[in-house]
Amino acid sequence: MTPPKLTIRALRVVAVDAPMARSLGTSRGTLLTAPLLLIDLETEEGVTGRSYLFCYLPAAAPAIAHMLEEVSRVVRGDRVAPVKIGAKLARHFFLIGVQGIVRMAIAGLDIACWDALAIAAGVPLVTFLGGVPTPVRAYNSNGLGLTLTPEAAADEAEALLAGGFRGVKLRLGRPDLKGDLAVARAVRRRLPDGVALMVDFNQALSVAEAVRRGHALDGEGVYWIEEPIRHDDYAGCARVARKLVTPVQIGENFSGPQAMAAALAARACDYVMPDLERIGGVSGWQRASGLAAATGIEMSSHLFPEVSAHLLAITPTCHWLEYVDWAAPVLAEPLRIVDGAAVIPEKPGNGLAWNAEAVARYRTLNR
Ligand code: SMN
Ligand code: MG
Repeated sequence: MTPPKLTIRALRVVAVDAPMARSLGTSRGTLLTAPLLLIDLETEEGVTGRSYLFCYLPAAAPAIAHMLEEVSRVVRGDRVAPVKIGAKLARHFFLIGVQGIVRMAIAGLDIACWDALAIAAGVPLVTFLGGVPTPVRAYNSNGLGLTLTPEAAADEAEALLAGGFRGVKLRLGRPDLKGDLAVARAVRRRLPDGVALMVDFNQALSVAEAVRRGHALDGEGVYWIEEPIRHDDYAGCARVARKLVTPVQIGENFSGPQAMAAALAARACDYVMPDLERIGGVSGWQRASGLAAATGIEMSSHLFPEVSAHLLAITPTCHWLEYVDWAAPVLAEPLRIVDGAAVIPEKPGNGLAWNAEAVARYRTLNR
């Protein structure tokens, strides 16, 4: 096989606001739509690499798209070599720093580069990276928002098991412990044994309150407690993790593998779950999975289930895929879940392709 040699021609970016089948109600606000940027990396050789970014706020989409224009300008004419390109972009953005929306934009290009290379090689991304397309165990992270009553949450949790999921995630961080406990108990009672119940506070608590609520949840059959306190207080996270029986999970806010290394050094958590666009795309993920393997810590994904499935399949300490269906409305072939596991498509690349009709429908006016 000749190694693929590809040259960057342009990045095309389209902003969409995709409707969510179930809204996301967190302790830090509610999302009703998924503001996404759909990225096409065009090469001189005719291969197109794809990725998408999740922008959290609709208002952030134009800002990230603007950063992508700068990224595109810097790498036009370069060979598709993601590690080398990453280093070049880190130098270019040195003064502002590779953080926040800059990091997201760079990750968007990185993911698309790896897709293009795998497509040119004629193999799925997972195969290109040295693995095989095996099913990846997933939990259903749709819905289960903060405003649900205990009864409504239990009903929704049951409905989320369709597709054979053996895990769901409940958002917590109500005004008081009583409210959190009531809903967690109602959901746990309704779920069959062997189905994991993850809970996510989205950084709502102080260290003292996290210990108090965490103790109350110990013994309630909770699989992990996610982001109980501020994401970047690793010493505080470590204090919470040490005191609780239930494992503490963090990682969606790791900005690059360096942040994960610092968290691991501080023993901030029991599990990690990097986010593809914040950890630095496919290149950043590989570095993070190396850290997890060296530390022996189990690693899950955050959002982006389509590409994360490929990456978890090559992650030595692979734990759980977070499944959300937010990009599904604009995908030509949404990720399939069979018997609670994500099915990695056998076709070349990461499997992302757009549904043109849906993209036209949900496209936002400003782009
Ligand atoms: C989450 C919060 C906000 C946006 C996306 C996802 C959540 C999760 O923390 O882990 O799914
Ligand atoms: Mg979370």
